[in-house]
Amino acid sequence: MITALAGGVGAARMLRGMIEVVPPTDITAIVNTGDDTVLHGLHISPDLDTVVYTLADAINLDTGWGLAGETWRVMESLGRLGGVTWFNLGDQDLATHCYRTQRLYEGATLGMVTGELARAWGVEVDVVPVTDDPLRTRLQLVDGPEVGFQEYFVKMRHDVAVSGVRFEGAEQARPGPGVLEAIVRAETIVVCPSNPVVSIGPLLAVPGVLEQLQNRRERIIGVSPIIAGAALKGPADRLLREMGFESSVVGVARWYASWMGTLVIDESDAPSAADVEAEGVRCVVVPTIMSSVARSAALSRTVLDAVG
Ligand code: FO1
Repeated sequence: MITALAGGVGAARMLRGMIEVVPPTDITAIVNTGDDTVLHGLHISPDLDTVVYTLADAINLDTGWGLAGETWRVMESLGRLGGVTWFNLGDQDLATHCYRTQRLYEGATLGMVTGELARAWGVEVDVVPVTDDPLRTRLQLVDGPEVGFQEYFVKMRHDVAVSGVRFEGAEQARPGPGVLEAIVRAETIVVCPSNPVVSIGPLLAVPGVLEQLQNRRERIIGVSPIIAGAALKGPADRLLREMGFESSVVGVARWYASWMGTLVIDESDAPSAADVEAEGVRCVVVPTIMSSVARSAALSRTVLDAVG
């Protein structure tokens, strides 16, 4: 059994490749919910949806989020009404948020609803929210107030300086059913190439998760989301610097060193392999850019072989 720690787009691409090399029913993906938000009264779980849509081959490949072939009639109408339109919800995608919100209102947990949505899309990977309890990533701006994750990421296009990150609700949050078991039982734990600060950070903030990961250090292998000093997508490079870490594979190794045994870095970072190992993290150098399902499958194969 393989357990993956997952955020959004990078994780979804990695998992899509992984199901080419491992039976999907052998994989549990523990997914970030710190990006969740409520808009138009609807509960939106972007990372859960990105993982499910990608595994179902329904994702919009251009953006990495939302559904392929989407239409935007509801957003156009909302715009005419003067409603909130900075967060783009496609007409088909809205059905997911309506369904989730209704089921939560009826008393289902986020984990139950995620299972129902995954089954509806024919996804056989066990996609599990890290917690069923409220968990919200919030960022303190240098020149402004504290804002919610989507306000920072989408409305402000993550083009603002941040002095701190916190995970609201984390202290009271309980790991979702099966989360700790998936960490304890996994042969291999793969940390997907997700943002270490705001995608993997919320998972570690849920009490019990980090402690269990520390017990499994030798079976944990991560893929660096930083390549040649920069994130392929999103603000991982900038946030690492703002949290006082180098924006490099060495910075990623240092961020994860207390609980990650092995880090996979891109071939373009090969000269830094010795510096990664100096952080006490074994280093594997391979091509990591997932420009196709085949490349993502090859990366998964390497990652799984690297820890035996
Ligand atoms: N990202 C954007 O950059 N702009 C959007 O308008 C946007 C809408 C959106 C709607 C549903 C969804 O599941 C994801 C969406 N995303 C959008 C992506 C989302 O903000 C990010 O993928 C994550 O939260 C970061 O992992």
